[in-house]
Amino acid sequence: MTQQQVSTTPEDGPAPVLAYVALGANLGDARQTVLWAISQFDGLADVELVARSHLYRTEPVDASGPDFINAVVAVMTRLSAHALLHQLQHLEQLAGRQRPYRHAPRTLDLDLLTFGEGRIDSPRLSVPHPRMGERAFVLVPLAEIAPDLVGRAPLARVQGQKISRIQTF
Ligand code: PH2
Ligand code: MG
Ligand code: MG
Repeated sequence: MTQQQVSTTPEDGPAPVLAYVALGANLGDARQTVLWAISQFDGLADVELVARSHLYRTEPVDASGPDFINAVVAVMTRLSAHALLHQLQHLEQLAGRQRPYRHAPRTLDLDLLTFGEGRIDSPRLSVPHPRMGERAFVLVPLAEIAPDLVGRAPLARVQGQKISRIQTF
Protein backbone atom coordinates (compact mmCIF):
# COMPACT_ATOMS: atom_id res chain seq x y z
CA MET A 1 0.00 0.00 0.00
CA THR A 2 1.36 3.46 -0.86
CA GLN A 3 1.44 6.15 1.75
CA GLN A 4 -1.43 8.01 0.09
CA GLN A 5 -3.83 5.13 0.52
CA VAL A 6 -5.97 5.14 3.63
CA SER A 7 -6.24 1.83 5.44
CA THR A 8 -9.66 0.72 6.62
CA THR A 9 -8.99 -1.70 9.41
CA PRO A 10 -11.74 -2.73 11.83
CA GLU A 11 -10.28 -0.26 14.38
CA ASP A 12 -11.44 2.59 12.13
CA GLY A 13 -15.02 1.85 13.17
CA PRO A 14 -18.03 2.12 10.89
CA ALA A 15 -17.63 4.02 7.62
CA PRO A 16 -19.09 7.52 7.69
CA VAL A 17 -22.57 7.90 6.25
CA LEU A 18 -24.13 10.98 4.63
CA ALA A 19 -27.48 11.77 6.23
CA TYR A 20 -30.03 14.52 5.62
CA VAL A 21 -31.96 16.08 8.49
CA ALA A 22 -35.02 18.36 8.25
CA LEU A 23 -35.44 21.15 10.80
CA GLY A 24 -38.76 22.80 11.62
CA ALA A 25 -40.11 25.17 14.25
CA ASN A 26 -43.27 27.26 14.72
CA LEU A 27 -43.32 28.13 18.42
CA GLY A 28 -41.26 30.81 20.16
CA ASP A 29 -38.46 32.45 18.16
CA ALA A 30 -38.52 29.80 15.43
CA ARG A 31 -35.86 31.42 13.26
CA GLN A 32 -33.44 31.75 16.17
CA THR A 33 -34.08 28.17 17.32
CA VAL A 34 -33.46 26.71 13.85
CA LEU A 35 -30.22 28.71 13.55
CA TRP A 36 -29.21 27.49 17.01
CA ALA A 37 -29.93 23.87 16.07
CA ILE A 38 -27.86 24.14 12.86
CA SER A 39 -24.97 25.48 14.94
CA GLN A 40 -25.17 22.47 17.29
CA PHE A 41 -24.52 19.75 14.70
CA ASP A 42 -20.75 20.18 14.53
CA GLY A 43 -20.63 19.92 18.33
CA LEU A 44 -22.16 16.42 18.34
CA ALA A 45 -19.61 13.62 18.70
CA ASP A 46 -19.01 11.76 15.42
CA VAL A 47 -21.17 14.21 13.46
CA GLU A 48 -19.91 16.78 10.95
CA LEU A 49 -22.11 19.39 9.27
CA VAL A 50 -21.35 19.31 5.54
CA ALA A 51 -24.14 21.44 4.02
CA ARG A 52 -27.08 23.58 5.06
CA SER A 53 -29.93 25.13 3.13
CA HIS A 54 -31.27 28.61 3.57
CA LEU A 55 -34.10 29.08 6.03
CA TYR A 56 -37.63 29.01 4.61
CA ARG A 57 -40.92 30.38 5.92
CA THR A 58 -43.64 27.81 5.19
CA GLU A 59 -47.36 27.40 5.73
CA PRO A 60 -48.35 24.56 8.08
CA VAL A 61 -49.06 21.29 6.24
CA ASP A 62 -51.55 19.01 8.06
CA ALA A 63 -50.85 21.07 11.17
CA SER A 64 -52.22 24.07 13.02
CA GLY A 65 -50.55 27.18 14.38
CA PRO A 66 -48.29 29.86 12.96
CA ASP A 67 -46.09 29.54 9.89
CA PHE A 68 -43.01 27.36 10.27
CA ILE A 69 -39.35 28.09 9.75
CA ASN A 70 -37.82 25.11 7.94
CA ALA A 71 -34.38 24.11 6.68
CA VAL A 72 -32.44 20.97 5.75
CA VAL A 73 -28.86 20.04 6.64
CA ALA A 74 -26.48 17.32 5.47
CA VAL A 75 -24.23 15.62 8.00
CA MET A 76 -21.50 13.01 7.76
CA THR A 77 -21.64 10.66 10.71
CA ARG A 78 -20.20 7.46 12.08
CA LEU A 79 -23.19 7.09 14.39
CA SER A 80 -25.85 4.51 13.65
CA ALA A 81 -29.19 5.89 12.44
CA HIS A 82 -30.75 5.22 15.84
CA ALA A 83 -27.86 6.87 17.67
CA LEU A 84 -28.18 9.92 15.40
CA LEU A 85 -31.94 9.98 16.07
CA HIS A 86 -31.15 9.94 19.79
CA GLN A 87 -28.90 12.99 19.37
CA LEU A 88 -31.61 14.79 17.36
CA GLN A 89 -34.15 14.12 20.10
CA HIS A 90 -31.68 15.43 22.67
CA LEU A 91 -31.41 18.72 20.74
CA GLU A 92 -35.23 18.88 20.56
CA GLN A 93 -35.33 18.49 24.35
CA LEU A 94 -32.73 21.23 24.83
CA ALA A 95 -34.95 23.51 22.73
CA GLY A 96 -37.87 22.82 25.09
CA ARG A 97 -39.84 20.49 22.80
CA GLN A 98 -43.16 19.33 24.22
CA ARG A 99 -45.53 16.85 22.60
CA PRO A 100 -49.09 17.63 23.80
CA TYR A 101 -50.64 16.13 20.63
CA ARG A 102 -49.64 15.02 17.12
CA HIS A 103 -48.37 17.87 14.93
CA ALA A 104 -48.76 20.40 17.76
CA PRO A 105 -46.83 23.66 17.31
CA ARG A 106 -43.25 22.93 18.32
CA THR A 107 -40.14 24.82 19.38
CA LEU A 108 -38.01 22.41 17.34
CA ASP A 109 -38.58 19.30 15.23
CA LEU A 110 -35.61 17.40 13.79
CA ASP A 111 -36.48 14.61 11.37
CA LEU A 112 -34.03 12.17 9.84
CA LEU A 113 -34.88 12.18 6.11
CA THR A 114 -32.30 9.77 4.70
CA PHE A 115 -29.36 7.81 6.08
CA GLY A 116 -27.02 6.91 3.26
CA GLU A 117 -28.75 4.32 1.13
CA GLY A 118 -30.29 2.88 4.26
CA ARG A 119 -33.85 1.68 4.54
CA ILE A 120 -35.12 1.41 8.09
CA ASP A 121 -38.60 0.53 9.26
CA SER A 122 -38.57 0.24 13.03
CA PRO A 123 -41.19 1.41 15.52
CA ARG A 124 -39.12 4.52 16.29
CA LEU A 125 -37.68 5.34 12.91
CA SER A 126 -38.64 5.12 9.24
CA VAL A 127 -35.97 6.06 6.69
CA PRO A 128 -36.28 7.43 4.07
CA HIS A 129 -38.88 9.59 5.80
CA PRO A 130 -42.24 8.27 4.52
CA ARG A 131 -43.81 11.70 3.90
CA MET A 132 -40.80 13.70 2.68
CA GLY A 133 -41.91 13.48 -0.97
CA GLU A 134 -45.22 15.23 -0.25
CA ARG A 135 -43.86 18.29 1.51
CA ALA A 136 -42.54 21.46 -0.05
CA PHE A 137 -40.99 22.43 3.31
CA VAL A 138 -38.69 19.40 2.93
CA LEU A 139 -38.25 19.10 -0.85
CA VAL A 140 -37.40 22.74 -1.59
CA PRO A 141 -34.57 23.12 0.97
CA LEU A 142 -33.37 19.57 0.20
CA ALA A 143 -33.21 20.38 -3.52
CA GLU A 144 -31.06 23.40 -2.67
CA ILE A 145 -28.28 21.27 -1.11
CA ALA A 146 -28.91 17.90 -2.85
CA PRO A 147 -30.54 18.56 -6.24
CA ASP A 148 -29.89 14.98 -7.38
CA LEU A 149 -32.06 13.61 -4.58
CA VAL A 150 -35.18 15.56 -5.56
CA GLY A 151 -37.03 14.79 -8.75
CA ARG A 152 -38.86 17.42 -10.77
CA ALA A 153 -42.16 15.54 -10.50
CA PRO A 154 -42.31 15.62 -6.67
CA LEU A 155 -41.37 19.33 -6.69
CA ALA A 156 -44.15 20.02 -9.19
CA ARG A 157 -46.68 18.13 -7.04
CA VAL A 158 -46.03 20.36 -3.99
CA GLN A 159 -46.15 23.64 -5.92
CA GLY A 160 -49.40 24.66 -4.20
CA GLN A 161 -47.76 24.71 -0.74
CA LYS A 162 -46.61 28.19 0.25
CA ILE A 163 -42.89 28.51 0.89
CA SER A 164 -40.58 31.50 0.75
CA ARG A 165 -36.85 31.69 1.28
CA ILE A 166 -35.61 33.89 4.10
CA GLN A 167 -32.67 35.87 2.81
CA THR A 168 -30.49 35.85 5.88
CA PHE A 169 -28.62 32.76 7.02
N1 PH2 B 1 -44.01 19.58 10.26
C1 PH2 B 1 -45.00 18.72 10.46
C2 PH2 B 1 -46.35 18.93 9.94
N2 PH2 B 1 -46.48 20.10 9.16
N3 PH2 B 1 -45.66 22.03 8.13
C3 PH2 B 1 -44.63 22.85 7.88
N4 PH2 B 1 -44.83 23.90 7.09
N5 PH2 B 1 -43.39 22.64 8.39
C4 PH2 B 1 -43.13 21.57 9.21
O1 PH2 B 1 -41.98 21.40 9.66
C5 PH2 B 1 -44.20 20.69 9.49
C6 PH2 B 1 -45.47 20.93 8.93
C7 PH2 B 1 -44.78 17.48 11.22
O2 PH2 B 1 -43.56 17.38 11.77
MG1 MG C 1 -41.72 16.49 11.44
MG1 MG D 1 -40.26 14.81 14.25
